[in-house]
Amino acid sequence: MTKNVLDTNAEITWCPGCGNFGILNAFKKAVDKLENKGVNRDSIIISSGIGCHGKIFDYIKLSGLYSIHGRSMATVQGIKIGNPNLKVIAFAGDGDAYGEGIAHMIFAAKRNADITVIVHNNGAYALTTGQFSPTSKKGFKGPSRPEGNIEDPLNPLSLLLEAGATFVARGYSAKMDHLSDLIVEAIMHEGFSVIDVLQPSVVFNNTYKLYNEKAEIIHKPAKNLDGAIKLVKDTKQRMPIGVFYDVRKLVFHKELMGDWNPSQNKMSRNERLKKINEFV
Ligand SMILES: Cc1ncc(C[n+]2csc(CCOP(=O)(O)OP(=O)(O)O)c2C)c(N)n1
Ligand code: SF4
Repeated sequence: MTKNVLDTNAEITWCPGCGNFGILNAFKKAVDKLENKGVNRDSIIISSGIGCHGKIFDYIKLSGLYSIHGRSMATVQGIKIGNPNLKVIAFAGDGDAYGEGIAHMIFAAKRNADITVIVHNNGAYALTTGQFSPTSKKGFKGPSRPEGNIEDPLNPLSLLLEAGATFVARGYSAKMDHLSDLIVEAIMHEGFSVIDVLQPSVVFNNTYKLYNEKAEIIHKPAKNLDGAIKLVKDTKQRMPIGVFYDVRKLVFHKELMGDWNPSQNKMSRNERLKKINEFV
């Protein structure tokens, strides 16, 4: 593989063939494309949760904060409010984003926080050896359900659409160029953007055959919310990938602070005291 400026010295410990490689490479390509669009690499900030997916943080030479399980989307919301000029991206696992961190996802979507969440959806808690996750299919066998998962899987994109997400997409780690375009679109979108990435875990949930057969690129987002919800649920015969929903709405930090940037427009001590005196 040719050396990329975003490579780090960390040893990559993912299993050979893991879908996480596709996401890593798609993301690096996306950063190149963003730079061509005038987005400075130094203004792209990343965070991740804990899990196999979380290791991606160590493999990309960008600034950020390695967060904790289920909290990367909360972490990047804080960073965005601190400096709205930054593009902030949270990497998360399906256990991370749709289990432990589901409340952060719902409320980030509800308030249209201007963040991008990339979910490595392998339908299992992989790092902890394959327990069933919120997106595991019924019957999925692992250490927490040796007889098979007895619950139906969650459709996370339908939930996030209902919650208020303004950009919703699904990608597939084995369709790397398509995924890298989705990542660019999601990051350029002003508002809450989520990409649910189908990511086979060759050890705990090897879905390559299934997704190679079923993945079908859709070329246009739905015209309205009902259409988008229909599209994300249309998974029986095929697995649509692409952008399902893309609408504009005022973002949280602008609603909260207008054009004020706390990291650049700091008040002096005297100005702060004056403001406090105005209130008391
Ligand atoms: C607060 C907290 N709860 C639980 C754990 C244990 N834990 C670490 S990784 C993990 C599962 C990760 O699964 P997922 O988010 O789907 O990521 P994957 O490993 O599949 O990429 C869990 C439960 C933890 N580290 N912190
Ligand atoms: S256990 Fe699964 S998700 Fe984790 S690195 Fe290996 S193949 Fe990838």
